[in-house]
Amino acid sequence: MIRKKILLIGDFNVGKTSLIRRYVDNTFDDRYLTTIGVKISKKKILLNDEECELLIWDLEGATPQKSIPKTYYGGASGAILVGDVSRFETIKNLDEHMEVFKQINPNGSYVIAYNKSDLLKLDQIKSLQNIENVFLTSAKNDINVEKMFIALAKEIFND
Ligand code: G3D
Ligand code: MG
Repeated sequence: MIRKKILLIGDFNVGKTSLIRRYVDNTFDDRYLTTIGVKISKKKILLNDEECELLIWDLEGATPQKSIPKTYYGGASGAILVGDVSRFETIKNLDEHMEVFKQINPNGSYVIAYNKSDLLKLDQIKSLQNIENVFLTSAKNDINVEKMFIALAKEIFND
């Protein structure tokens, strides 16, 4: 079976872990890489009738940006860059997160999650809706979460 590593990247508290929980249905892997504070969840998906497995990497807790080890980023096929629509600076910081990811994985695919979209008003949603590669997600209300993971997986596996 083909396995691909994907990363959740973004500031603290934007909802990275919640998005994974929502998508993976509580089938968390027990495996912790405790020395670097990483948790890996597995999710099997069917793409073009083929079974593939996503290995979804998440940093535990509030790991400060500067101390994220290269081993976290290394060998990733894709990333979900997560910002919180209720805190604009977390959206602004996505460029920086993307640069680090692209430096280490120049051919990596990525999608962007503007998470906590349940906190937006309808007119705000409309103004953000059609930005390329951006998914307005809510881990809380289960909006666009699976759709986003699948979109990333398709990009990765169609490469
Ligand atoms: P992180 O892994 O990026 O650090 P978490 O973020 O997944 O731990 O989530 C941080 C906080 O945001 C949590 O609140 C969580 O419940 C909340 N959250 C995550 N996703 C959403 C969402 O889509 N909508 C809303 N409204 N809240 C969300 P607490 O209070 O538990 O710390
Ligand atoms: Mg987390």
